[in-house]
Amino acid sequence: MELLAAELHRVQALKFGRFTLKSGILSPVYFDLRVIVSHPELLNQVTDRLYQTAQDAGVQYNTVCGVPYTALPLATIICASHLLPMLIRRKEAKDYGTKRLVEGVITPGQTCLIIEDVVTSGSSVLETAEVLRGEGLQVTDAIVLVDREQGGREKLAENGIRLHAICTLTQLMDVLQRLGKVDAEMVENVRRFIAENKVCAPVQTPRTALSYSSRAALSDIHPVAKRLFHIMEKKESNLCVSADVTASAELLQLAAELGPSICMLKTHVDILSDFTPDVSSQLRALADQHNFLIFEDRKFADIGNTVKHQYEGGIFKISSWADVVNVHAVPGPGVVQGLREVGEALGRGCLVIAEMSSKGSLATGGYTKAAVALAEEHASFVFGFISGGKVSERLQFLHLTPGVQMQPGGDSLGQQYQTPHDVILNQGSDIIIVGRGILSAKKRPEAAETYRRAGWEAYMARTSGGE
Ligand code: S5P
Repeated sequence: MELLAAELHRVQALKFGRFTLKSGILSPVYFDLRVIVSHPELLNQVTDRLYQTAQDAGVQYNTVCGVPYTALPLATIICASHLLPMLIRRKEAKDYGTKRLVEGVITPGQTCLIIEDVVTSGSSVLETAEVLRGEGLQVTDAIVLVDREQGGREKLAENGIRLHAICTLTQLMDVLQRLGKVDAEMVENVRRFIAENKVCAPVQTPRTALSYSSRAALSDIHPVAKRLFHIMEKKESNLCVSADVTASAELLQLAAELGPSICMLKTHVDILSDFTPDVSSQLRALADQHNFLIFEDRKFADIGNTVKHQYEGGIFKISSWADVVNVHAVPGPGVVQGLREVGEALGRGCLVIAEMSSKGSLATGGYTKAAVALAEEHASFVFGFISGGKVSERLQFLHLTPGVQMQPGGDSLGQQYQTPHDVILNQGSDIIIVGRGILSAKKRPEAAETYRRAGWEAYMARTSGGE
C-alpha cells in the first residue's frame, strides 16, 4: 500500500491544490490516473492489485469490462494476464449508426466485472453497468483503485452493485502523511472536503442516463423503437401530441403545423366524425414528410381473434397506416399475439398499457407487474409502455406518459397531470404525451414548441449526470 501510494504521488496521478471538479465543486485533491500508462511498472502494480481485490472478495465473473477510457488499459492487462475474456464499451454518445455499443462476445446471462480507476458519485460505473445490463449481462461487482467516499458506494449498492476499492481517499491520505508526502493540514482539508461533499444519492434511481441514440444501438432493439429513438435525437423532441380532435381537416392541419416539433402523433381515429380512407393516407404522407410516427391510441382489449380484425379491417384499417398501437393487458397474451399476426410483417410495433393517468385506475401494483411481464415475453412486437414513469429496466423499451401539462392538476373527469420535468427527469419516462395542454392554446405550434423544449431540457438534464 505504501509503495503504491508513494508511486501514485511521484507520478502525479494525484495532485493537491485547488481544483474545480466537473460538478463545479472546488476540491483540494485531484486524481488523474491517465498518466499511469506511461509508467509500466506502476501499471502492472495497479492491475495486480485490482485483480487481487476481486479474488480476495470472492467475486464470481465471466468477463471483464473497463469504464472508458482510463480503465480500458487496466481491464486489458488484467484480461491478458489472467486469460479472461474482455468486453469493450463504446463511449461516444451520438452517431452510433450501426456500430455496436459493446464489442466482444456477449453471452446473455453471464456476469461481467466492471473495472474503474476512481469512483466519486458512482455514475460512471452505473452508466457502463446499464449498457452491459441492456445487453443481457449481469453486473454484480465493480473493482476500483480509489473510492473518493462521496456517495458512490451507496449509490452503486442501491443499484445492485458491490464496490470493492483497493483504497479509500482517507486511507491514501493516511499513508501519504506517514510517508511525509503531505502535511497534517492537507489531510485535514481533504477530510473536511469528503465530509462536506457527499453526493446525496437518491434512494432509487429510476431513470436511465443513457442517451436515446445509445439505446437505439442496443442489441435486440425493436425496429420501431430504433426509428423512434433516431427521430427523437434528430428532432430534439420527446413530444407526442395527442390529436384529440373530431374533424379530419383539423387533424390534418395539426399534423402539418405541429409535425416539425413532434416525434409522434397520437390519434383516436374513432372520434373523427367525417373519417374517410383518404384521411389516413394524407396523414401518412404528412408523417413521412415531417418524420414522425403515428400512434393510433386504440387500446385493444379483446381476445386475439377479435383484435386481429379490429386492427386490420373495419372502415379504419388501422394496421395500414399506424406505426404504433396499444393494448390493455386484461385479456392476457392473446391480445398481443393476435395483433402481432397482422402487424409484425408490416414492421409495426405495440405498446402495453401498464399504468393509467386517471384517478382510481386499477392498473397498479400486481397488474402493472403482469403487464410488464407480458411486454417482456412479447418483445418481438411490443417495444414499450404507456405508464406514469419507468416500469421496466429493459433499456430497449420506451416509456410513454400521458397526462402531461405545464402545471400539475387535473380535469373534472379524473384526468391527472404531471409536468414534463417530473415525467422525464423524476419518473424516468421517455416521451411526454400532451393533448389539451397544446390543443387549447391559441397558438398551437408555439405551445408545441414550449412542450418540446421542456421535454428536451429535462432529457438533457437526465443524460448529463457524469462524475
Ligand atoms: O392513462 C392514460 C392513457 C392514455 S393513452 N391516460 C391518457 O390520458 N391517455 C390518452 O392521452 C387520452 O386518451 C388522451 O388522448 C391523452 C391525454 O390527453 P390530455 O388532453 O389530457 O393531455
